[in-house]
Formats: sequence, C-alpha cells, structure tokens
Amino acid sequence: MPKPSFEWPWSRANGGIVERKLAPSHRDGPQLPCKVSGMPRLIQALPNGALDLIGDVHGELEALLRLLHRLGVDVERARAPRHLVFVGDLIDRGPDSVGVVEVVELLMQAGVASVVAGNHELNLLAGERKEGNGWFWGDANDHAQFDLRQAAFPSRLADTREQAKIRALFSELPLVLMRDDLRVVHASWDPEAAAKLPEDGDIAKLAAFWEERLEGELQASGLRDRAADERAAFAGLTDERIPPTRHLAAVAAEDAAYQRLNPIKLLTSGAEVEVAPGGHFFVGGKWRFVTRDRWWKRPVDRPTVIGHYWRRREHLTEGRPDVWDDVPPFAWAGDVYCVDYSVGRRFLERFRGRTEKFHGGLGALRWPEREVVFDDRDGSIPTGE
Ligand SMILES: [Mn+2]
Repeated sequence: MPKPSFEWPWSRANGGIVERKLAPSHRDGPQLPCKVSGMPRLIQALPNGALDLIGDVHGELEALLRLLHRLGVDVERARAPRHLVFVGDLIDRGPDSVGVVEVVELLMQAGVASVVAGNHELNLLAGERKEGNGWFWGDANDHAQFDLRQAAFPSRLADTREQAKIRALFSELPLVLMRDDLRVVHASWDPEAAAKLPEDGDIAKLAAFWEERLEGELQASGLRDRAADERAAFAGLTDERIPPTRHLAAVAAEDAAYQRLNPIKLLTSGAEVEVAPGGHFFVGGKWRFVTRDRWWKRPVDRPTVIGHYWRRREHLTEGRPDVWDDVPPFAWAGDVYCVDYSVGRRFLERFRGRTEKFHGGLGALRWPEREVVFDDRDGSIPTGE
C-alpha cells in the first residue's frame, strides 16, 4: 500500500499504536464498538496507478462479467490490467448477488480489486431485511417497494455457507478509499463524518451506536415526541391514499437528523434535506418530507467518485426525476462523478418485458482518462473535466 498523503483523522503514536482522536463528545462513549489496531481500516489508501471504478452492480452477474471482459479482466485467472474499484452495492435486486460476490471476492483475494461498503452491504451486516435482499434470507420474491409482491423474481438464494462467507467479507470492507488525486465513497463525502470514525470497527454496530445515541438526543430535545404527534395525526404516514394535508416539519427534521448525524449513514447513503412545504411525496411505503441532499453541488477537495444515486444514460423520458437528472448523463458535477447508471433497474425492466437494450447499465469510470465504459455498449464515452 502506498503511504497516504492526506491527513488521517487519527494520529499515529509510537510503534504503530493508534491514538484515537475522536471528537470530544465521542471520547466518553465507552460502548463505541471499535478495535484499536495498527492501521485504520475504515478509511484506506487507494492503490497507485490507473483505475477502473465500477458502479453499483446490484446482483447483475451477467452485466458484471461482460463489463469485466470489456475492461480486459481475466476472471478465471483473476488478472486485471488495471486495479478495479467497486463503489459498493454489489448486491440486491438482481438475479445473482451470490455470484457477483464470488467474482469480486476472487479479484480481491488476487489483489486486483478493492471495494467500499454501500448501504446494501450495511443493511446485510445489520441483519435488516429490505426490499431486494431476500436472496440472503431465503426469500427470492421481496420487491415490496415496487408493489410487485405477487411477481416472481427468480434469484439465487444464499446457502448457510455462502451467508457466512459473504458476511465475513463485507465486515472487512472500508467505507472510504483515497489518495492524492481521488477519493471513492459509496454515497457522500463529508469530512466531519469521516473525522468521527474510529480507525476500525464493525460498521453495522457503529451505525447502531450512533442511532441509539441520536435517539437519546432527539428524545431529550423533544423532537421525537413532536414528530410522533405529527405522524399519529396522519394515519402513521404509511397509507398512500391518505396524503398529509400540511407540511410536517418535525418529521422532516427528525428524518434529516437520523441521516445527517450518523457518520456511517451519511457516508453510505447521503444526507437528506427538508422538502419545501407541499413537496412531500410517497416512496418506499411512506410519505416523505425530506429528499436527497445534492451535496455534490458544494465544492470538494479532490475528485470524488460515488455510486448510490440512480443515474440515467439518456435524458429523462418517464418516471419521477432523480437527483442527478439536472446533470448531463456523462458529466461531472464539479469534482464529483456518480458512476451508478442504474443497472439495478434491470430487474424492473425485465419485469416490464424488456430483454435487451436496457435503459440501466453497468458502467466503469476509467481513471485518469475520465471515460466511461458500459457492459452493453462498444467503446467509451468521455466525461469531460
Ligand atoms: Mn446505494
């Protein structure tokens, strides 16, 4: 590993012993679940040299194998001409998450690939059953978010041995990879959140630690009670047929706080901001008063590559606009590039009868060339500066 040239949020003391430099409020937290080891693990150095940065794979094994082939990777021999970096969300929704993890693990073991954890890896480590992750829990038909409970989405189920292996692999993943000219994080970069991270620790336990702590703080501030009152007045806000008749400011503030003040959540799924009054919308089974923060509109200290946000390869023709829809399909937003071109939508596209020429694709950003290569398109597309 090259010597990192940025300043770690922790100071290194004699003999490789790491002295934690946590924010004062965290220094007293004896139950902070972390290890004191020799090297920071949650933020690691990116290898030197040219890189191919691959977007959210979401269980689309076929797309992954096609893309790797285009990038000149020999999967059988685990050889790659350039180091591969996966931006997280290897799993869920697509037909073969187990197969995707097998391929990626092989490449990692050969030292030719690195992976940062995404919110889907975090959900799995936290034992949370979510839409699209039933393959891990023995349920192949779990696409409740899209109201497709009755539809069949055959996906390969993980057996007990695979479950253990996948959990072990994910528990070793960093949250951030960086070097002088580049940073990779799944959803959002925030220096304050990064500074709160211990040098090592179980990301699911850390996320739970901060969530519990926030619960206490929000309870003490009275926000939890105010939000609960607002929710109770509107049928619990889980019924699409009963839209709220006014803006629920406490609900918005509470939702935003859980996301923004939890460093693990912030890095893996991004901040959320209150919508304008009347701007609430129904998604994922509830009425929402917050929307994703377009944090990439603010300056960052170096080029930063993310995934997470479903980006389109063509201008919007159907559906609700997503938060990247005001950036041209292959452009940077300042120094931030989102390389998730929504291959995670393919299960939906197949459900609607499409068998080829998918809207969603699996992309790789080639660095330093700044070109995108897709699993299903010849050539590469320049992304500009
Ligand atoms: Mn994600």
